[in-house]
Amino acid sequence: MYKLVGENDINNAREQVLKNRGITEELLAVGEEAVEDYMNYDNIIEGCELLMKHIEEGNKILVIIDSDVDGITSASLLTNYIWREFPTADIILQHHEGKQHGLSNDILIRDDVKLVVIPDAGTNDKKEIEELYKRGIEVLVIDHHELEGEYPTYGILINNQTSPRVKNKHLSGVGVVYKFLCAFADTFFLEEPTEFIDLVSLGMIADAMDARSEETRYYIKEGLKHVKNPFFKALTEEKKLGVYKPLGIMDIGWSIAPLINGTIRSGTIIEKQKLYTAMIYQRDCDTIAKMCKNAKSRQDSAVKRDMTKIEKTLVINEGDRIIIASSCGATKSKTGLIAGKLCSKYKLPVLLYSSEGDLCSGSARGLGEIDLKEDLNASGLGNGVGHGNAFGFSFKKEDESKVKEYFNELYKDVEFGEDVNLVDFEVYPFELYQEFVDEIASMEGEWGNGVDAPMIAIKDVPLNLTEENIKGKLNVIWDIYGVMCIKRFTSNVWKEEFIGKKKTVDIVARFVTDNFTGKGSLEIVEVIPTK
Ligand SMILES: [Mn+2]
Repeated sequence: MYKLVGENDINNAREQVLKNRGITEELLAVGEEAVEDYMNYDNIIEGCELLMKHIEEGNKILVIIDSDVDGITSASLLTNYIWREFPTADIILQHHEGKQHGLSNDILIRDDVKLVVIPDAGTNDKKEIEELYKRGIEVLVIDHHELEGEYPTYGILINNQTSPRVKNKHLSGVGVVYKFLCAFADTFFLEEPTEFIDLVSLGMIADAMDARSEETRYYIKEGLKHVKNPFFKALTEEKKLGVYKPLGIMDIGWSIAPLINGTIRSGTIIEKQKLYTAMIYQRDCDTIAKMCKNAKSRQDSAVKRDMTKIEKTLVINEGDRIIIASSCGATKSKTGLIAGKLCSKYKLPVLLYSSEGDLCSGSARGLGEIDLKEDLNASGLGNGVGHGNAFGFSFKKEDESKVKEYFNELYKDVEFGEDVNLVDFEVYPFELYQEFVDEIASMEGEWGNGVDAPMIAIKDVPLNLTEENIKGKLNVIWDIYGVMCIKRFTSNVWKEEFIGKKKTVDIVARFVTDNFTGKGSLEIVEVIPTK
């Protein structure tokens, strides 16, 4: 299914694509002028002075690593900058056991630590910070998460969300750390942190920051132009990115960030430690990049296995407007991922649980316009914590059928709908020409969060594919009026349906630049038989 947005102005294709996204040429060409004054950040100079005091006194400084890409890039940026300027600074690092954040109780802070720095977390750790001060330990929080309770009374909080003067709310943890280091450099006449801008780019893309925000886009693009961190480099080499064409925003979001997150979520403790070693101490980067690739593919196959197991137990009755299912022993770190997959496959909200005693708890995913978490909490039957359509929940085992009935009734008339691909152009095959495809494909690196990649629908395409069109095992390549079209990862079912059969179809595709020819080509997203 697809839907045309905008005026389908193929003669002014580039303008049409920008207009459909509500963006301008100026945003794509954004430069240093977009950088916001760090003085807009509350407490920033106090933070710089606090850190400097502890460096000068030779105190032990603990940096807590938050467990995601934004968190480890934040920690890497901060420590590598300090070590570059003060090679003997006594910094130790600590990471979490699981998915905890900030000053959770798995973080044990030794008495000889004098300063704790928490990048990308800690905003809501008011009580824990207070306890550290009672032990004579100071705390510096550099974060981007919303303040949920009261403003902390102890420690120094530097956060774009809690600073009313800060305009750019779309900087993630690593972005705020970068701001902090710019202020730190200026305050003490040190060198700028520019060398580490690649980490800012990586962390912000992985944390899905809005690529329509000018400053955010500027940092992201600067970083992609200057990948220097040896581990980041090794990861791109492992995925063969940035070789044939410049690194794009989506390359990081789709290929690099998942390698790191996969290792954090499903890797062994040793693998996780190695990941931190590579990202922070920059040792054994090539080997560890390979290790991450393995950890990720192990995670992928485990998820596949768990999915199959769960799907065997699924019963979806007519009138069911939600899937409530047991996770069948899938590890807790994967239930969110699996719930998401079930949700997009069956187009229904999903509560995936494991039960312990009389309590069911797990991961929930919603879709469309609903706020699944709010609806669950309003039911009085269960408890959800997190984002509206991606959160953790619990309910009593005995209430399972009541929860189901409640949602079946509540969502009775809700249209969760099919996946509709929004296309920028809708053409007949003879209207297609290479220069047009080249023009749009050349913008490939610009698309990211908030600015989706452009798509096209080609109507009534006579399809006549033979075995000849199968290239390698999984790709099918053909030509429409001289434009190369490629369908990647074709299943046997797909091949059976289309190879050797004469069909007329509508094709929905994305614009990409072909690695080998450098020409614009179309990557097929959907093939819809019409006759
Ligand atoms: Mn973050």
